[in-house]
Amino acid sequence: MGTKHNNDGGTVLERQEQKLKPPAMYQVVLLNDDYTPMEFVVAIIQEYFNKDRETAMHIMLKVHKDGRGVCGVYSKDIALTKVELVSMHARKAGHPLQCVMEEV
Ligand code: TYC
Repeated sequence: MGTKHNNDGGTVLERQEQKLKPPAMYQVVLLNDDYTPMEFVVAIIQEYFNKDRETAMHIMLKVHKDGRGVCGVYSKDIALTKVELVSMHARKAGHPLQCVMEEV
């Protein structure tokens, strides 16, 4: 709503056009590498992307075959947090697993 003065000195509320775009969404993507164990990747997908074991296995095998795979789509802050947590977990465990986000 915007405000506008009317002809007897009052103020009226005026409906404005809907100009707000829906917030940008980001896909969180895992990248393949030759060293991270498959079982570790499956556990990561289950833990951080709330997938069941079967879905996690499916995503992991897709990454292994195609080089990349989408684990989920989130708002910017949630996607960024997932990327940070997954990257930290992988580094701590000594694996080179790469996790990135891309606007969709
Ligand atoms: N390519 C890895 C291997 O053969 C498995 C792997 C899958 C690694 C997915 C990373 O995001 C990844 N052990």
